[in-house]
Amino acid sequence: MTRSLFDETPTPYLAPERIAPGAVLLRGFALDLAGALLQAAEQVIAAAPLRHLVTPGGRSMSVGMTNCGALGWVSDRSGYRYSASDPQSGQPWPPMPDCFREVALRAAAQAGFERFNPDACLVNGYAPGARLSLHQDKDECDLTAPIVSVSLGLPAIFLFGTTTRSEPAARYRLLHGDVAVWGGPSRLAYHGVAPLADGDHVRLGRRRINLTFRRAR
Ligand code: MD6
Ligand code: FE
Repeated sequence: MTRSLFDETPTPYLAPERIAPGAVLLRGFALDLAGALLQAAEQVIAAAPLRHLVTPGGRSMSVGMTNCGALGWVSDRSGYRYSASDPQSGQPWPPMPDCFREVALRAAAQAGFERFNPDACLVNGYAPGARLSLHQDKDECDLTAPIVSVSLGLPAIFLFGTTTRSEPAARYRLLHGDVAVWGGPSRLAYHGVAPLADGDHVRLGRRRINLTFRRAR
């Protein structure tokens, strides 16, 4: 399916678009739940605010991050890991909202991953200019489970490569309501997000929110 670069009208859900073995884009898949997802995301962020984590190398990440679910992904000078509590408050992460779990399970099943049982959801807040350099999600114990990534708000260029860092990454423009799922042979594919272009989303303004679901242990 082709779409104009300048058309930001969310696409109705059509069919999975295979981007690599075990990796699909589900365009518009989360549109019907987007209102509920955003409301729930705002509640998670109110309980556990977005923060700019520090990498082991000492740099502050441009993406604001928080988590919900039993485990949350965190980074500091000592490394990357999953934690059952928010290091900022010492409290458990907010529970994973039902609509989050529902969209993750439905998307995973649509991509061929039945019985996905995520225990961690990373909530990422992007302002214009925020980016995520190419990386692998490899801090999870269970690499048989896929990663499910839900895009909300401003469009982003998602970079998706192979399991070899030096191979070039393809670019996909993800809109509000689009879902990416990668697992199986693509579970350790390098991926990232190009610097977010400024814009004004009808519901989120100058922001993108991304939800990434994983089975961490
Ligand atoms: C995205 N995010 O925002 C994809 N991975 O579209 C990620 O791949 C990601 O935001 C690991 C840790 C944080 C992330
Ligand atoms: Fe990632």
